[in-house]
Amino acid sequence: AMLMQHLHKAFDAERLYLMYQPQIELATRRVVGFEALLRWRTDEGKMISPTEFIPLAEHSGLIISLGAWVLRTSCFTMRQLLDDGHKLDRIGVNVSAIQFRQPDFMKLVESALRDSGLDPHYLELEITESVTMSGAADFEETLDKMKSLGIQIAIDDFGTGFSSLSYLDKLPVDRLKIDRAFVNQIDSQGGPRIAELITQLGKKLGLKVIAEGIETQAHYDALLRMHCDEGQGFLIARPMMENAIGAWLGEWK
Ligand code: G
Ligand code: G
Ligand code: MN
Ligand code: NA
Repeated sequence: AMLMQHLHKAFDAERLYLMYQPQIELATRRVVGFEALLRWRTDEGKMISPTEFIPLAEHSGLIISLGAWVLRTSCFTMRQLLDDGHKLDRIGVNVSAIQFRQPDFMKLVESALRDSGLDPHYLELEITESVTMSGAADFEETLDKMKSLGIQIAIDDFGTGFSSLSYLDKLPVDRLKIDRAFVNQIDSQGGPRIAELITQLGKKLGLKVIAEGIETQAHYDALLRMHCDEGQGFLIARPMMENAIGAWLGEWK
């Protein structure tokens, strides 16, 4: 409860902010986009992970206004990057199941796009498998509507949830994100097995596959060998502030 009060105050005091992590095409090293990642630094300077405060925000309902702010800010940032002349395909925005289930979520997305002037094709929503299981009757309808606008959909943390795979066949998904736990396994005894299976599954279904948590050249090389399309991780770049993106893009090769 204490943490909850701090979270509300933090949002009001703009202690919550976004950082952006580059995503690249592995074969060409071209930067395809950025994932927006929420950060909370307390007054005392302590960093609190979204894995800790997102559940709190969901519980209290704060996720609605917080999520709206994340979506709008990400759209405005992307629009600015494009206006600055950067050639990028998309901005990835994390959306929690509770957020997705809000009756006016679609309206929220539309107004963020309209107000920022961002073409919907540049927006990718990262949803988790739990969204697909949320049981909302109009879930598929919402996804179809998003698709018809041109919005892209990625399944985040793929393979870590407990969902059936049947949704992959019927839902209009564009991309699978290999969870960093599976990328991390690549140099251990288990080898690249799960990452490779997910990549092959994605290919079979005609989906793009992106790996997160690429930390070593060995990860990169192994993923490239298995024909994983894209990746992000500390080897490429840590999440950065918006005002650092231009310089980073200028130096990246
Ligand atoms: O960046 P980091 O590893 O701390 O993120 C931890 C988790 O928090 C990730 O699973 C990520 O999807 C989630 N997360 C980060 N930013 C947001 C956000 O803006 N909204 C939601 N719902 N989740 C986020
Ligand atoms: O939404 P998702 O769960 O995919 O969030 C990705 C999280 O992983 C972010 O919190 C980001 O800061 C973190 N992250 C990004 N790259 C790396 C990496 O190479 N290693 C580790 N350990 N974490 C990473
Ligand atoms: Mn994500
Ligand atoms: Na993830």
